[in-house]
Amino acid sequence: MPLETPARIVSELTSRGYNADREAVTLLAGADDPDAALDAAVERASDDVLKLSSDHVEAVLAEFERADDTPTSSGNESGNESVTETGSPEETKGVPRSEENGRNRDTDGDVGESVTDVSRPDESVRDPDFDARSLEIDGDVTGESTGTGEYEDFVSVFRDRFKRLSKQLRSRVNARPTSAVRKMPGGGDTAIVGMVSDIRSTASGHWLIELEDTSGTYPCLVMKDREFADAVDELLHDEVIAVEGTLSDDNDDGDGILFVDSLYFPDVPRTYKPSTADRHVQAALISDVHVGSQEFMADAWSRFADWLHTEEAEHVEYLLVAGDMVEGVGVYPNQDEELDIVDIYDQYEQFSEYLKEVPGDLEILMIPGNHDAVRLAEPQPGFDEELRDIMSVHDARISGNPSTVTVEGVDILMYHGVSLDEVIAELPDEKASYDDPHKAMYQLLKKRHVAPQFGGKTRLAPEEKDYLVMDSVPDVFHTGHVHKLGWGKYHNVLAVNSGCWQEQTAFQKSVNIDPDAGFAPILDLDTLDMTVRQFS
Ligand code: D5M
Ligand code: FE
Ligand code: ZN
Repeated sequence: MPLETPARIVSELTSRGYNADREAVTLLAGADDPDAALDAAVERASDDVLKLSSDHVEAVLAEFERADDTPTSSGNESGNESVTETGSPEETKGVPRSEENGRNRDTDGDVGESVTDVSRPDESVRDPDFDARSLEIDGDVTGESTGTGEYEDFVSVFRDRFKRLSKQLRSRVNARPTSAVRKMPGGGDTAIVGMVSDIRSTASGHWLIELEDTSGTYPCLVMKDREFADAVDELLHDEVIAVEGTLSDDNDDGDGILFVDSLYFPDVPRTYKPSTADRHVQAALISDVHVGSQEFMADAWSRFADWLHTEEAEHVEYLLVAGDMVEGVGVYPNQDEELDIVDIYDQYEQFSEYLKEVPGDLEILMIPGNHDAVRLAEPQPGFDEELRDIMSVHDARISGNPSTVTVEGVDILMYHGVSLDEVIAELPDEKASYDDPHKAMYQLLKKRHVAPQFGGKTRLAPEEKDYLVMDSVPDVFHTGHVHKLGWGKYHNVLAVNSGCWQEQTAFQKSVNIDPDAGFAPILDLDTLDMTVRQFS
């Protein structure tokens, strides 16, 4: 196989036990005969060297050039064509996605940029400023799990959720506990903060919402003609909201009701001001690689990896992967018929090979998804030691699902996204749909919880605390899972669902999922603008 592309160079080098710095890879990729250059570079490396430097490769290539000048040199037919003279060895699209698809209507991001031809990597590759980098992880359940799966654990996780979300709401309303509300005289005004335990429509088309707090429950009526009745469509069981209203006249008889005048979600303040990085630096936000599936798009992945080696990607210094690294086994019915690799460890080995294709100087962070080999219930801890070992390439960092990663001052909430299926199933199309996955993410931001509804598809692992609450507002919210690309801003928070690297599976076809595969959203950390590049 010809070795023109940086990704192939890297994978060939690693198969021989070597790494190389980015410039060295680019030089090898640009050589007249990359195979011979690679052979020579490896042969001439001293025994104790594991990483080939650009100086070493330059020296090897200089020898080649000298040999080329002699009439006896065999050389290949393209003679001494230079990197810049030759065209792209393999067409790499790297095209920013335009606005045509209408998915990014509400983005402030950098879209519709003219088509750029990413051809062969430029010689002048970047030189990252490692000292300027910073990446800190918060909210990681890995190693902290206390849950034993007992009933008490469910009680504590819900108490914690209620305590933390009600705190966010209490500053906005003057709420009383439901037990105190029951004793109030009829006709008075009050407010309640509670977890939604039931939503019913009445015979006359109004809405009866039962709210639960630590002292009991209370029924609240939203009249269908109220301007906020629309908000009832957005309610999910188990989320925490606040209502203000007037008590029915018979309240102190014991079967009163609250007529709701206002309804509040914990929400993100409209005036939220996200933080940005102090220098021009970018992060690639991806997810759902699904290595091991017959539909994994190896070519698109390699084009992405190659692009990362180009000058155009010189500011991309972070790679964040939001779960589903591999296809896994036994995840859905008849999945084994579409597996390319049947052993889950072999799938991670192969994933690791693909990861080697991206530049070694990238800071990488990965969290698991529902196809990964960790517990399915959320919060999911990061990969165990054995899997970490397999994926240790480029010193990638690993954290639980969800996690908040602060990259050069920008808080990025990473969550795989299983609850999005539920939000999309429960809410009307205009509020959340597979075509606009970011709108489903807006709902999670509004509820300040990554998986509000318990008991459906989203499995919850009971812990002492609820890792799924958003205590602070993230600057960027990054999810995957639904295999659809979509992004936009909600109260200045950028929500990005990053698509996938797996073509439509037979199973997805049967359930009408049409994936957006082979795209890489690239985030400017200094402006929070986004560009999406297509590699499929
Ligand atoms: O999920 C990819 C998408 O496919 C996501 O939106 C869920 C959907 N999916 C996955 N399994 C099922 C089943 N069993 N029924 C319905 N929809 C499903 P991924 O996690 O990559 O498989
Ligand atoms: Fe997935
Ligand atoms: Zn998934």
